[in-house]
Amino acid sequence: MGYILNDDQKSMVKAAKEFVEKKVQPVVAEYDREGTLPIELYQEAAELGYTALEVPEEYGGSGLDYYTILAMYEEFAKVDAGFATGVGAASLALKTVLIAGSPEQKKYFASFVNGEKQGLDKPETGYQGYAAFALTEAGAGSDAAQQKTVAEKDGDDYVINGSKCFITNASLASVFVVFATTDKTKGTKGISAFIVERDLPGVSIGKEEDKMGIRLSNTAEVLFDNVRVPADHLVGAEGKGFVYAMQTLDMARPSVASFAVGVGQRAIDEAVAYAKTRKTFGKPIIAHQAINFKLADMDIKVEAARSLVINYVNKYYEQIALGKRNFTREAAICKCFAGDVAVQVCLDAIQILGGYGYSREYPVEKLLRDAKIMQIYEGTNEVQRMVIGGALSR
Ligand code: COS
Repeated sequence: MGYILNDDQKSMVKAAKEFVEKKVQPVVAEYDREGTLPIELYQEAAELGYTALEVPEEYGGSGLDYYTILAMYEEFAKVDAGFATGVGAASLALKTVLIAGSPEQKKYFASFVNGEKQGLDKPETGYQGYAAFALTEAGAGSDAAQQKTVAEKDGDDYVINGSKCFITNASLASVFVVFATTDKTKGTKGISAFIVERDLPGVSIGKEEDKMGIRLSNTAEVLFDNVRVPADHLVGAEGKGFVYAMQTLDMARPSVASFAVGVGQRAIDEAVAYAKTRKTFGKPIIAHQAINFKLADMDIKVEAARSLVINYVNKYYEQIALGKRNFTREAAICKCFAGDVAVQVCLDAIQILGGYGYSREYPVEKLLRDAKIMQIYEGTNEVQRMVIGGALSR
């Protein structure tokens, strides 16, 4: 493992690993097959504080550093990338509020994810610990500026109308950060961010996606029909929502990279275990150079991807200490590289397992299905290359 952690940090990572291995691992295959949500496991993860990892201590969270958090996300994803996505995404919307919200908003929003708010345990209210980041729309995916959801000022309130799709945790979330256009004439400078509670009149959950992979995570539409929020639910300044969304993604893409590293590492672990026991031509296949070198290349790639996640965290802390946020490039690099690596390494693992790799009886075909999303969500890898190439062009 490339992370250099002290004993406290190591024990947090170990506890996370033990939780998912004990509780989630035994039911992964079943939930993957059924495509239903392990609500109780999500609730247990929230009770254990795993949805509040990124909440600062002053707002009732763990106050953990990003080295530890990303190492924990890697452990979650080694067991199941869908579960890692659901637990990790609880912090996604929170990031926007931590970046741009007032102290009152930070405290209020954190209360949904740190277990303070009671009575959040049913679909109509959402679940304690869970929040969702509602940016994507049917016509605003990679081109996130094309927001059709609108928020109109009406007295002391804003009234929100529109719909969002592919929203991770939509059906679990007790609170959302919603991006909406407050001034159609201003393009990216006419987009604003709002805190929207799940139980407000007019908020509903639409179609749930039946996905190829990460099937233990929830992805659904969220619909807003004349949803009235008080003006104090506007996060930061009106018209700055697009920048806040981009700044949020700069902090969120490394989480996806750590999920991808977890999936890639699991693929290596499965392939090595198989290659040590499977024999052809009188010896274990790991002793054949064709297989041995393939495993070596897989190991190089995953270790490099992990190092890029750590490189991001180094850059993040350097910049925050300087009062700057110049880590967009590092976030895009680790997400893009790790996502591509996860897919390649899973394909290689399937090749090593041969017919068994292609069979649902073995876990590697699922790893490939889970890995594929890493090249798509939190910004496609084409968007990451736009971001990295853009940084080089300036
Ligand atoms: N941090 C701060 N500000 C940023 C920024 C960042 N990372 N990225 C862009 N901005 C600012 C720009 O500086 C620009 O401000 P000015 O007009 O004052 O110069 C403004 O935002 C618009 O930027 P840009 O012109 O680059 O925006 P584009 O519409 O070209 O979009 C991409 C840029 C493609 C990078 C953006 O739409 C994107 O990330 N798309 C993918 C969305 C995504 O990841 N979705 C995943 C689902 S959400 S989990």
